[in-house]
Amino acid sequence: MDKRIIVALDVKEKKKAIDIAESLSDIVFAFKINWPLVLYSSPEVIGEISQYGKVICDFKVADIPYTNSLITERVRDLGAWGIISHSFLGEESLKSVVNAAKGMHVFSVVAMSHPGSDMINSNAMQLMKLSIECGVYGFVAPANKIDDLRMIRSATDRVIISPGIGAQGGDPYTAVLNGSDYLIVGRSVYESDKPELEVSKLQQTAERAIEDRERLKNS
Ligand code: FNU
Repeated sequence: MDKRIIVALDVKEKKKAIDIAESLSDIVFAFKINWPLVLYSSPEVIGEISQYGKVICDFKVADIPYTNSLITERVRDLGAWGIISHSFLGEESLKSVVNAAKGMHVFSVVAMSHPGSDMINSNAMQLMKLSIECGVYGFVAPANKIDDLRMIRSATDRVIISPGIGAQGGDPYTAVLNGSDYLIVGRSVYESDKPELEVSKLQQTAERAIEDRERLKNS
């Protein structure tokens, strides 16, 4: 069975991030790096974590096309496998990310998991249409807002990666059953005494949900 868990390394100490990455390298789909780790260490952490698996840079790129291109090129050169971009800036901005990615996988944010995300989530369908036209590889959609997730799943066959599990209240089984392909999990893994056990449990839950999802589809 494919690996289904993406671990968010939102820790301040680079050593802690590297230790976690090393211990989980065989059991996760990817690692997600966000601004905190880069700002507390250095951009080179992207390449260092890449030695232990795929790295998705969650930089939620949201600027004019030229600036977006510069950010994306640098992230690619540092060794990332994927990058997360906002889509609400419009076609030119998102296309500049896709064009500069040159093979790196671009995920578009079309709905978010936090309280107050209704402003973006209520525009998810429009953002998806635009993102598909721009040629994104996949989407970020919330694991803890199941109605939004279901709607997004019903509009695409592309990959959906979902934050919002555990610390933000989302249930891993429900999220995968309703269309998420990979679960993004931060605090419940890196704050755990046993990160490997935590990831293994989440992986088993995701596998069970995928099986049930396939069964429902075929019934
Ligand atoms: P954890 N994240 C999120 N919600 O939480 N990229 C979104 O809608 C989104 C994200 C990120 O809560 C968040 O920044 F688009 O500790 C963090 O890095 O499990 C991670 O997903 C969730 O972390």
